[in-house]
Amino acid sequence: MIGMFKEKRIKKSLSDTVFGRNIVYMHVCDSTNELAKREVEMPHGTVFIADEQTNGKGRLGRTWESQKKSGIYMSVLIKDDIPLRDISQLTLVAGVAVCRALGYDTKIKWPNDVVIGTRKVCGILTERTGDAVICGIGINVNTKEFPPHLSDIATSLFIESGEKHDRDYICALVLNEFEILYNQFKDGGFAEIYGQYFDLCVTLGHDVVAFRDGEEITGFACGISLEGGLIIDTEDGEVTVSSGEVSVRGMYGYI
Ligand code: BT5
Repeated sequence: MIGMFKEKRIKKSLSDTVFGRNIVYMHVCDSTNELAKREVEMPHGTVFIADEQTNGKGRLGRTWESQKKSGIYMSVLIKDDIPLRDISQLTLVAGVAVCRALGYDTKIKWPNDVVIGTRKVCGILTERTGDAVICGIGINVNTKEFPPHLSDIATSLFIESGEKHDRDYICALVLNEFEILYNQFKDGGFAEIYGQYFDLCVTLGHDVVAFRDGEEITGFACGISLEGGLIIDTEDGEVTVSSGEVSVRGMYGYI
């Protein structure tokens, strides 16, 4: 019953969207991305949401801290023909959608960290399973404090504003924005979103180090390619790295 109630609350604020028309809600699950993989037969646009994840996943085998009822943990099942090479761009599209939905001067640390100031408020993990793509979005909404290892890099809407926010409403706002941008992306490719992404990306103009297969690429983040890669100006010339393969840190801090 509680699940039904939650579903209705989210749907109340949804535009006439495909994303979220079908919602699978659980109090707790291992990871909404894993849940979506198991339920991949569900229709396009199904959204999997949990109040808590026991094994929330980040990129490259990392962990996503998913405290009970304080954040949004959701995954959108996308069953369109997205060319393999374009899948990583979905992460960037979702990042812009989250910024538009949250407001709060949110920006993006390339590729998938939505930040407020220098701290991360949201992370996005896009994965492929068979012909389907799963876009997982984690947002720290009412989190009061983080474990020590995250206290310098993580923030929440509550920490930023001192106010509790309605997670269901924010969920709906994100899905509304994501669907608008996703349709533009599907019709015209990443070029449609490029300008917005560029304006939001705080990595540009900073010295960065990218880690790729144990190799360090150091230089100045000078641009975003039309495919969504980060262009780094190194001593040996420009190198473009793509989001699936690297982790990037600022040389003088997290950004
Ligand atoms: C991400 O990975 O940022 C992707 C996170 C995606 C989470 C969503 S929740 C719904 C769906 N189901 C899942 O299982 N996952 C998705 P990455 O760029 O690798 O960042 C991970 C790093 O962010 C960690 O190593 C920590 O340093 C930091 N981190 C972990 N939990 C955090 C949190 N709650 N808030 C801010 N930073 C966090």
